Amino acid sequence: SGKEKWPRGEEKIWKECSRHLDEDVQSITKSVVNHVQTSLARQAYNIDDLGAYQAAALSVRDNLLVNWNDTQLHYTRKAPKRAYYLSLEFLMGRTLDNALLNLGLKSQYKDGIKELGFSLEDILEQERDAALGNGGLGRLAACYLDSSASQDLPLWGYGLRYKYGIFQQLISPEGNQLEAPDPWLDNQNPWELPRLDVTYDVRFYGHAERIGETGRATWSGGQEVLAVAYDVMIPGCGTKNTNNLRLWESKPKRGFDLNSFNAGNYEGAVESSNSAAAITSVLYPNDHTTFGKELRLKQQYFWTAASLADILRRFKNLGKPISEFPDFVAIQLNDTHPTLAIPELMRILVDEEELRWDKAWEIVTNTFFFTNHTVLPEALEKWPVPLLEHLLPRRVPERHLQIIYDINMQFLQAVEKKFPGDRDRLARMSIIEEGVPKQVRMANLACIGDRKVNGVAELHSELVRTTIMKDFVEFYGVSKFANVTNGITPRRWLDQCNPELSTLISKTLGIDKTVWLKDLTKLEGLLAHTEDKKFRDEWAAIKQRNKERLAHHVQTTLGLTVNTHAMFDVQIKRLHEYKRQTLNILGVIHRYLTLKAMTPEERKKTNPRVVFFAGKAAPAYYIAKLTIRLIVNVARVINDDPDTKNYLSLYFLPDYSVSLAEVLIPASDISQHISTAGTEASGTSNMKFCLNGGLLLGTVDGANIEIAEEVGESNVFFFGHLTPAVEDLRYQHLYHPVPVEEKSPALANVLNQVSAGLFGDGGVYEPLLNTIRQSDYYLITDDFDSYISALNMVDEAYLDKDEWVKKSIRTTAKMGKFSSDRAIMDYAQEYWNIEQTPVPSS
Ligand code: B1N
Repeated sequence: SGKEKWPRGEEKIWKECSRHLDEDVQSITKSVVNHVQTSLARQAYNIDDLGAYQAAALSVRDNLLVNWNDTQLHYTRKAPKRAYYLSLEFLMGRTLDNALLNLGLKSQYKDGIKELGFSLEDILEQERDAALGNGGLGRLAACYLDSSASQDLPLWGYGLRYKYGIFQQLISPEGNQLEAPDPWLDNQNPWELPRLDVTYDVRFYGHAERIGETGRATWSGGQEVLAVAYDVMIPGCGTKNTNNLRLWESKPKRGFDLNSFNAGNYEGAVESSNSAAAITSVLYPNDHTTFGKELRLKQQYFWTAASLADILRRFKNLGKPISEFPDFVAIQLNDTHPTLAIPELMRILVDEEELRWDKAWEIVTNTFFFTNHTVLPEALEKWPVPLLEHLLPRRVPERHLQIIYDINMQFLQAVEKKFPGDRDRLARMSIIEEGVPKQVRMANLACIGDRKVNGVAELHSELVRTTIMKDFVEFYGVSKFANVTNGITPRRWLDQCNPELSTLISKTLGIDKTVWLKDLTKLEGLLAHTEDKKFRDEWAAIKQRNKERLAHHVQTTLGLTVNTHAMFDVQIKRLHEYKRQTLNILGVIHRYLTLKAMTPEERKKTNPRVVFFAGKAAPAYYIAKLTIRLIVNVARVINDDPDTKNYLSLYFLPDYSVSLAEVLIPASDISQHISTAGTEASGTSNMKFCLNGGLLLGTVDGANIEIAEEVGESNVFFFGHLTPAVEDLRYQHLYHPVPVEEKSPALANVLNQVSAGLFGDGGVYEPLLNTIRQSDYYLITDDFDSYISALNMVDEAYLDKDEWVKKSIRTTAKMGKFSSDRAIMDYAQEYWNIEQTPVPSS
């Protein structure tokens, strides 16, 4: 279409009629009412909070679209190198509040909505979370999108548009977790743009046959599925740049099977269309485990094939030779989930672009970058060879498995050359793990096919280099293995969730919030005010109001009254043995028993504490679910005990989500990040709590270490064994076990009380207690006593309220490093080599 004239009509008319950003209250009100009438087909007389939310969201969407269009046009015209973030999870949460803040239109909308008789606060609550993720990995992807737009970086996300996000968690009367579906799209989603014209065919199963001697092939049998694009707008803060998150939906290629239909077999006729739709129907609710399930592999291939085809099409529009692909494209693989992109790009380059193998391999290894998020062995993805063989389309002359074998052969030849005769090394480094069946090790493939590998915190990256990737470091040299410590977006995790604190910070620093929100190291300026009593009082008053806001939430959702004068102690994260929610609940029981043994006078001298838990367990994770049951039942007993309830209470808040985190985090005095040393790669909620002035109780693990380096060890509460001790302790547990009674009498007493039925049928908890009494893989018995003393130190520190507030201010002030803006700029400069590409403001 190069010779056609654009625009088709008068450019002047197109320009004059273009929509511009709404800026004043009047035009906002007008646009909301317009949507009530024309998009929702409702009117002033029959509109409720949900309708008002939808109309406001559609109006904000129009504004976002102005910026989004300008941004996409600008990127196309300037043709900078682009980066793509491939993630199977994007845990976005709600959009409206975030969009209003990033657009700088919140107060105008607040006024406009008020004139129409609604409250902005109330309608914000109508939005359902977009919960297309399990936990930290998915939320990190969401923070990085926010930062990429805010930093004017030409980056797109690619993921799947699951019809059902992470399940809703319910708690049964016995205290068990129950799962219900999350039909988040039922009310329509104003934040996405269906792009029914942007589609790709993705093929599964079947086989190809060579046509004579030509080398070309015909493909037959199998399943053809259509990938349809949905675009989600990602606004930046204080900039016009609005990036794109492209999510794929699977659809049947051709409606239904006409032959079956005509033969009267109506069920058979729609069968294949149902199975096509199934691919993007649900998010897998497991983190840190791989199951080798066919549907999960189908999701991975469907998503990587569609995303690569789309990236390639955009590149081809530039009219550059294919050899320049890595000069215009960088692709970040979020964990090993998108690793099939490596053989898929090889297939395209060799089969379709007809490049020589070596040339294709050079392009591939200059395009991809890989982030590892965990060293837990059960989380390292492996796919059975027979499953891959069955699922992936076989084409002549190349097919994926053959490509993987060829990559592996070339690689192992190089290893053999460097380390002659070292067969064990070859076996460890091979992409293929021998066994029945053989398995493809995705982390090995990702490492071999990538330019750089990174971990997500200093300690974790060091563990990657010295454990799971040790052989690869010896082969490639250490410079391929780097670190980018995770970050969080201060827009959502301070300005949005804690507006009062944000206002106080701007006032105290004397600068506009968009300045410090985009250069978080500016928070250090707060240090100069720690001795200002008035400032400290305001700081403390805001924390108190945030505690009341949380208490109000608990009152309205659970009907329970929370003591807001107590210290708020929070642990919120996925339930997992390595995160040790068990250590926390056993600590609570220990505290309860201690309080019970005191006289009323003694109790009065203690520091009242309210403990909050929230988090989901993978539906098939028995021990994690049992931990939830224990927490819920301990809560019932101790919250009802008249002797102790003023000094200790406990809440398990069901259905943890991004939105719930936004209420919990600003309210915390102390939060717990107590994983066994060396197991939590980074953690990101630790950063969120500290940014909001909550102090940290934790192990020497993940990003806790770097937080302590920034805020100073005197402002965090550390306990427990260190990473180098863990292996020896586990060895001792297996070969020289010491009974719990000897190691920690206090812990033994707690376990016995649970067994004896203090919190209901003790027998129920035996499998959980036995994980501790027996191999105790996560070292609860080794860390229990030092955990209890750390808790006591927290109590002691809290007694000196003034000093506590100073610690709180110092903590917030030193969190600059943990902005996701710093992390994304690090990726942009050190990995992707992309440049800031700001959209001119008019
Ligand atoms: O990724 C976060 C880190 O802050 C956490 O420490 C880390 O535990 C988390 C398989 C995972 N690692 N691995 C996963 C998620 C889903 C899945 O299917 C693994 N999540 C993490 C961000 O770096």
